[in-house]
Order: sequence, then C-alpha cells, then structure tokens
Amino acid sequence: MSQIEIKHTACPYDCPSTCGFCVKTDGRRILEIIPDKEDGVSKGLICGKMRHYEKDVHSDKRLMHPLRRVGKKGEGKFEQISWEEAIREITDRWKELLEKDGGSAIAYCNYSGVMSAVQRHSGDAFFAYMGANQLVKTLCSSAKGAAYNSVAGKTGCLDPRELKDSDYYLVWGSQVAATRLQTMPILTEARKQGKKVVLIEALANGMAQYCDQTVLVKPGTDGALALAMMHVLVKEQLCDEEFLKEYVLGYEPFFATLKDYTPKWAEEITGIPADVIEKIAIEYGKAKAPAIILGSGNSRYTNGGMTVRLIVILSLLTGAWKKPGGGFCGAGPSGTKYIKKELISRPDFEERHKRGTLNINQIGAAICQEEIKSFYVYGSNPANSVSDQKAVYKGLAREDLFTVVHEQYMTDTARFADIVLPATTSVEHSDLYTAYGYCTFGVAKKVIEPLGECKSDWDVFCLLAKGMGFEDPYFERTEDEMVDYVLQNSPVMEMLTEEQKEQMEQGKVLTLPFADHLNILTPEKKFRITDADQEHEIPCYVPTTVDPDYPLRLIIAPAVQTLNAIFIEREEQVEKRGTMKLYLHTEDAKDRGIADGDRIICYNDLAEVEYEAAVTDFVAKGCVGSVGVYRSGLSFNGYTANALHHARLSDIGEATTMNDNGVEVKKK
Ligand SMILES: Nc1nc2c(c(=O)[nH]1)N[C@H]1C(S)=C(S)[C@@H](COP(=O)(O)OP(=O)(O)OC[C@H]3O[C@@H](n4cnc5c(=O)[nH]c(N)nc54)[C@H](O)[C@@H]3O)O[C@H]1N2
Ligand SMILES: Nc1nc2c(c(=O)[nH]1)N[C@H]1C(S)=C(S)[C@@H](COP(=O)(O)OP(=O)(O)OC[C@H]3O[C@@H](n4cnc5c(=O)[nH]c(N)nc54)[C@H](O)[C@@H]3O)O[C@H]1N2
Ligand code: SF4
Ligand SMILES: [Mo]
Repeated sequence: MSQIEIKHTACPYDCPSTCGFCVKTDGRRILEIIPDKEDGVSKGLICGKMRHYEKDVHSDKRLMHPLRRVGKKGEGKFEQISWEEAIREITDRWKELLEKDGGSAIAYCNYSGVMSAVQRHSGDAFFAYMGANQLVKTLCSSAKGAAYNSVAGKTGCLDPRELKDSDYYLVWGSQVAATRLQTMPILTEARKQGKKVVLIEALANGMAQYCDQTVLVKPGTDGALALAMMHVLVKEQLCDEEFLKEYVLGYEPFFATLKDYTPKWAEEITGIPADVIEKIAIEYGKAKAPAIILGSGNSRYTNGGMTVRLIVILSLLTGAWKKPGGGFCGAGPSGTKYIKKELISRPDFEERHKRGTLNINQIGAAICQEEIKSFYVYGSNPANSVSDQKAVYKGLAREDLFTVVHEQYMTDTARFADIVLPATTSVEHSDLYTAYGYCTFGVAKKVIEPLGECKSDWDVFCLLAKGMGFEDPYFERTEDEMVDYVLQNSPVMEMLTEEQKEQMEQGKVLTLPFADHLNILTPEKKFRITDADQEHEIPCYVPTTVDPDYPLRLIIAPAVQTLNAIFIEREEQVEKRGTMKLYLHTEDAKDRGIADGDRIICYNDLAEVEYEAAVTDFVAKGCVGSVGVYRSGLSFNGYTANALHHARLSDIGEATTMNDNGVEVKKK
C-alpha cells in the first residue's frame, strides 16, 4: 500500500496572493487540499476555487495525450498521436516556414494560465531563439504598472498585510472579496475598530456590503475624481508640504493647475455629487495613515494610464507614505527583484534576429492575416480572453493557419488546433513562485508524476528545441536543473535565514521583508508628479473615447467562482456562478423596458451578445457590467463580452482597454 504524505505547494494562478497550502497525496494522486494556517499570506484562508484543486487535477476532462485534428477546424474531432509524431509534425512545419517565409510567419500567444517563473517565461526564450514575432503581453494591468512606474518607479508599495495599520481605506475599483480574498479579514477587522472603508466603483454589487460608503463613478472618469479630491486637499491645506518638498518632484507646477478642477466640475464628469467628493477628500486628508487599494479596472481604458498616475499622486499629497499602513496598495510591493527573469526569458536571444512584434490585445486581427501561417498557444485561452473575439475565431478558423495549443483542457481555443498537446498542472511540475501582490517567494517541487502523457511548458519547449535543432545549452537542462539554476542565482538566497532555507526546501512560501516605502526607486530618488517622458508632462484630465452611437459603457468584472477562464471546466463552480448576466442600472433598464431576468442583447459595431438582465442600483448609471469569463458553450449565442471589446490600446503601457467600449442594450 502506498504511503500517505502531506506536502507543501503554492497556487500557480493569476491572483495577487500566491497562497501556500498543503496537499495530501498517496504519491500518485492528490487526495485533498489542506489550507496551511502557517502560510504567511493565506493564514489558512484559501479561496473556494483552490480548496478543491484535486478535482481539477484529476478531472476526467483533462487532456491526457497529444492529439491531431481529423475534422474541420473548430469541429473538435481529433485522433491520438504520440509525442514523437506531434513534435516531428510541428517542427517539420516550422522549419519549412522559417526557410520559406522567415520568423514573421509564426505567432504565439501566452498569458497568465501559469504564473510560476520557469513555466511562464520559457516560451519567451524559445520564440526569441527562433525569431518568431514577439508577443507584447499587456492583457491585464500593464497600463497600471507603467503609470505607477512613471510616478514611483520600482518603489515597493504596501504589502496588503501592512493595511492593518491604516486608519482609512479607499477601495478603488477592486472586487476585493473575489480577487484579494486575504485582504477581506483586514478590512472587516478595521471596520470593527471604527475605521472607515469607502468603495469607489462602477459596479459595486460585489463589494458594497463590505464597505461603509459606496461611491458610484461613471466608467473611465476616476481621473476627474482624483483631481477634484486633490483640489480640495490643496484648498483645505491638507497637503504635507514638508513631505512634498523632501520626496516629491513637480508638485508646484501641478498644484498651479488644480484650481479649475473643482468638485462641481468633477460632478459633471463622474456623476458623483460635489458635496460627496468634498467630504471624502476632507476625510481622506484628515486621516493619519490612509491607504488607497487600487484594482486594475480603471486602468483598462484609453485614458487608463493617466487615471492611475493621478490616483498614485493623490496617495502622496498628505504624506501618507511615511506612516505605517499609509500610502498605496495594488502595485509591486517588494521593491526588489526576487528572480532574475532574464535567466529564463533570455532577452539576449533577441540579438539573433530582427523580429516583428504583435500585441496580445490585437492578436485576433493578426491571426486573420495570411502572412501569419502558424500560431502556438500556451498558458492562454485567447478565444475567451482577448478583445475582438469575432476576429479571434475567424483567425482560428483559417484552414491554412497551422495552430498548436498546449493545454490542460479542450478550451474554445484548443478546439481549433491542428495539434493539441496535454499540459501538466502545478502539482505535476516544479517551479519558483513569487506573488505579484505580496513580498513572498517559494519553490514547489512536483508532488506527483505527470498524469497520462502530460508535459510541462519547460519540457515541451526543450523537446521542440531539440526537434528544431536548436543547440544552445539553455534547452538542455532538465526542469529541476532549471529551477535550481534560477534559484541559486536568485538575490533571495542572500536574504534567507537558515531556518527559511529549510522551510523553502519543504516547499513553503516564505515571507520576505516588506519594502521601505521611502526608499524611492526612481532615477531621481524622488516621486515624480511631472514626467517628461509622458505625452502630458503635467498630469491633467484626459477624457476616454465615447462613441455617441452606443451610449452605455460596458465594463467587465471578475467572478468569485472562476479565475478568468480557469475553473470553468469544474461543473460545481460553473453552476454556482450561474448564467451569463449583464448588470444594468434600474433607470437604464426602465428606459429600455427591461426587467430583471429578461433575455437581452448587448450590441455595438463589433457584435451582438446575449445575456440575462440583472437589474440593480449598485451599478453606475450609464454603465453595464459583465461578470466572469464564459466559454462559448455556456454562452447564450456563442459570443461573450470579449466580442464587444475593441482592440484599442491604453495611453500608457500599450495595454488592454477592455472596459472602454460603448454598447447599447435591447430586450431580445
Ligand atoms: N475570483 C477571482 N479572482 C481573480 C480573478 C478572477 O477572475 N476571479 N482574476 C485575477 C486577475 S487576472 C486579476 S488581473 C485580478 C484583478 O483584480 P483587481 O485588480 O483587484 O481588479 P478587479 O477585482 O478585477 O476589479 C476591477 C474592478 O474595477 C471596476 N471598474 C471598472 N471600470 C472602472 C472605473 O472606471 N472606475 C472604477 N472606480 N472602477 C471600475 C470593475 O467594476 C471591477 O470591480 O484578480 C485576480 N483574481
Ligand atoms: N471578458 C473578460 N475578458 C478577460 C478578463 C475578464 O475578466 N473578462 N480578464 C482579463 C485578465 S485580467 C487576464 S489576466 C486575461 C487572462 O487571459 P489568459 O491567460 O489568456 O486566460 P486564462 O483564462 O487565464 O487561460 C489560461 C489557460 O492556461 C491553461 N493553463 C493553466 N496552466 C497551464 C500550464 O501549466 N501550461 C499550459 N500550457 N497551460 C496552462 C488553462 O487551462 C487556461 O485555459 O484575460 C483577460 N480577459
Ligand atoms: S486563487 Fe488566489 S486566493 Fe485562491 S488559492 Fe490561489 S492565490 Fe489563494
Ligand atoms: Mo489579470
């Protein structure tokens, strides 16, 4: 009989927490997930999605063998083939393409299916070595990241665990209960202590109940709110002049512009009454250690970078950053590089070729072009995640686009592949883990052998490299050797105590020191309100693009039960989540003769998408909200919110503008 063991591992998914937890295993199967009370981030509180990860690992829907398409594109008919055949077929085709057309004929798509370092970044090295079109990976919060960098560089912001010391909270566009679960107990405790939590949202139905006050804002107008709040802070002399003098560049010319940004001016734009803006600004200004918890929602606009710049600047004016718990939460908290990513993604391979670039947000249009002849997808599901869904399907349906998808499940993208390769889950491969929302680091070795014929991204890229005849030693390491090599070269090794090293060996996720928030990591060693590298050196209000033909603004929000398109193969999660709903304001519904539960069509110049109407007062007027990512088979008419998303890019960071689309709604 095999022995039962409890082993530590880490969550591989795109969630700021990267919880550590335990798995019970008999060496062949994962029997149970056991939350770990000693884990520094989760403290034993992990989400319902991962609480039964064993059901995903052992799902009978998992792909177990390489497959070759036998039916028409998208029909979903495949035959089983061997790995040798699969690799030969792929690499023969690529060699032919490279010889005839060059690397510009090959595109790939990868995003956040697996977040651990080696699995996530190994493909970058492979495709750079090959000279395929480089993917600009800006599908999530790149506008937010670039805007934060403009003001604060690499300065570490608050680790959410520091929020216990804050005395006033602005939860700004984040469904914390779904996406930052471990912050919830801190907010609950703060409220018990009489501290105030204010929510600034376009779609507040998920969070309003956990906050003392909800402020509904018209989508894409938060920059006006931030400016008006700063107007009030200056007028009421609530800015910390000493702090600004010592730590902040450019506040004088910026302050000179604030006089026109009155609360009354902002009311017109944001829909928030002027007296509400004034009151929040004064409360915020009088708090000793106020914290702004910023989600990514309001960065996903054509003015998203500017919005984030303004909110980060707001967090500086009262000197909150110098107080424990005060400042800004929602960008990189560490201020230190834990992993030398370049050892995995190998930017030096770029020198081998001059490559084209493709932005992931525009991958649909790209794969519709004849010049692109092959498409490789791993750790991503573009049919359900990127903008202009109709273009994505049109491209995937091209009989002459040789498509390979490396996946755990037969996703809407994989269904169109010529070759499907089965992927491991995190317990079947080894890797290094850093959280993007916390100061943590871990190494989790594989717990069980890969199921069926599944292989990890690292192993597949090494096999493909061999098939291609790539001779660089990079491709010769085994997965464990690669993980160890990156670990041994990690700056973290010098930060760890002997006890922590032992814990790391056991697969635990370690907490590293929080950043010194006044160790300002910009070239000038000061925060920058003005930035000569930006289109607008002095930050100002920039409206988002509004399409007069489609007066409602469509935004998207995450679902509690799923994580992007992950977990949509688990029946119980999908059942709990329910049908595809579109939230709309009572008055907007009334104007259109729509009642709660009606079947409705949401449309614009790109597509028509069918929903069930959810009528509520917890959404800003003029805004409609689509919650969760659905696969085509679970949608009403084959399309989801992404079909209504234009592929425009944000002002800073070339990022998605998923939330910045005009739509209209009618009863079906
Ligand atoms: N359960 C669950 N957890 C997740 C995910 C998931 O899908 N499900 N996704 C993961 C991923 S990939 C990410 S990036 C993070 C995201 O997590 P966060 O960065 O915390 O952001 P979200 O929770 O997605 O919240 C975005 C919010 O912005 C709001 N919003 C949209 N436009 C505006 C606006 O103009 N102004 C304001 N004030 N609000 C606006 C939306 O209504 C939404 O509530 O969560 C991760 N965690
Ligand atoms: N409508 C709508 N669109 C969205 C969002 C939304 O909330 N609504 N969210 C946006 C955001 S914030 C993000 S970050 C993106 C995410 O965009 P994507 O990363 O494209 O989408 P995911 O749904 O995360 O799909 C990842 C896929 O990777 C697979 N996978 C998991 N582990 C591995 C592995 O180890 N190897 C391989 N090869 N595959 C693996 C999973 O099975 C899954 O199908 O989507 C964006 N698009
Ligand atoms: S999805 Fe997030 S909350 Fe859930 S276990 Fe993973 S890291 Fe923790
Ligand atoms: Mo994301």
